[in-house]
Amino acid sequence: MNEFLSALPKAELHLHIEGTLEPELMFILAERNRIHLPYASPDLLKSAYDFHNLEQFLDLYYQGTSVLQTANDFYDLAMAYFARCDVEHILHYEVFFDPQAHIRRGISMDIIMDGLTGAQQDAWHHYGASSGLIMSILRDLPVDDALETLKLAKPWQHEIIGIGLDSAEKGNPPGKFRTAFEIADEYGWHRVAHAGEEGPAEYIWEALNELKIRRIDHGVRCVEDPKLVDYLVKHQVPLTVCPLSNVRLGVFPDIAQSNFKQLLDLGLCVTVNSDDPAYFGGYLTQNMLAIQDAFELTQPQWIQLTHNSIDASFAPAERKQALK
Ligand code: ES4
Ligand code: ZN
Repeated sequence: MNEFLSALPKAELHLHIEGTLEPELMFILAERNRIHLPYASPDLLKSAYDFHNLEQFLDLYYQGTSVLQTANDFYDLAMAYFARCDVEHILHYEVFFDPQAHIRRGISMDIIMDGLTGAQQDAWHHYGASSGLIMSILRDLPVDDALETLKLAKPWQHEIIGIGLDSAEKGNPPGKFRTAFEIADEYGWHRVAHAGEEGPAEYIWEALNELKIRRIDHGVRCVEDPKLVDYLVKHQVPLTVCPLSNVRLGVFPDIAQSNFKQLLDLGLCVTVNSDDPAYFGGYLTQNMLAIQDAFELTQPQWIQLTHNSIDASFAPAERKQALK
C-alpha cells in the first residue's frame, strides 16, 4: 500500500509556501542574509517548535519568514517544495502565499512574485508540474490592509489564480472580507477560504454565502451542522483536509480520533493536503500514510481521493484529464 500511495499521481490544494520552510533552509537563508537566528542549529530550532494550537503555531510561522529577503530566497523556498513534489509524484499544486507577512517587513510584492513565478516556470520545465498561486489574506489584520494588498497585486493579476483567507480564525469571521473577495472576483480570481478549522460551522456558511467561495480549506467542523453537511454533499463543495495539521494544532487528539472517515462516509468531496509540512511533520504522502494507518482505506478509495483533488483543482480541463 505504501508503494501504491507513493506512486499515485497526486495534486495538492492546501499548502502554504511559507510553511514549507525547513529549519535547514532557514539557516542557509539566515546566513546568506546576515540575519541572526536565536538558535544554535536547525535541530535546536526544530525542537523549539512547541505549539499546541493555531495561535501558537502562527507566532513561530511568522517569525520564520524573517529570513526571506530576496526574490532568490522566495525562489529557493518554492523550488525546495517543488523538488519534493517531484519525488512524491505531486504533479499539480495550488500554493498559498501570505504577502502581508512580507510586505509588513518591507519586502515588496515584486520580490515575492519574481521569486515564486520563476520557480513555477522552472517546475513546469524541469518536472512537468503545473501550479497556481493563491494570494491569501491575513484575516487578523484590518480589512483596509487586505484592500491595499489587492491593489499591490493588481500588476500581477494574471500570475495569480485565486484569493484565500487564512491566519487566526476565531473572532475573525469571513464576512469581514466581502469587499476584498469582490475585488478578487473582478480580477478573475478563484475564491477559497480557511473556515471550520478552529472556527464554527457558521463561518463555513458565511464563507460560502458572503465570499462566494468554491472550495473550503479545512472545513472539518462542518459536521456540527447537518444542514451544512447536506448542502456540501449536494453541491460537492470540496474540503481541503489536512490531517497532520489538525493533530499538531489540537483540532483532534490523533488521526484515529479525527473525523476524516466520517467526512468520507457522509459523501463529502474530501481531499488530503499537508498545509505547513515543515512544521506539522510531513508532506502529502506522509499525510496519506497517516490516514492509511488509522483507517485502512481501499485502493479505489485512494484513487477517488486523488481524483477529488484533481477535479477540485483550478487546472484547465485538459490538464485535469492528463493528470488522471
Ligand atoms: C495556517 Cl494551518 C493554518 N491555518 C490558518 N492560517 C494559516 N497560515 C498558515 N498555516
Ligand atoms: Zn492552511
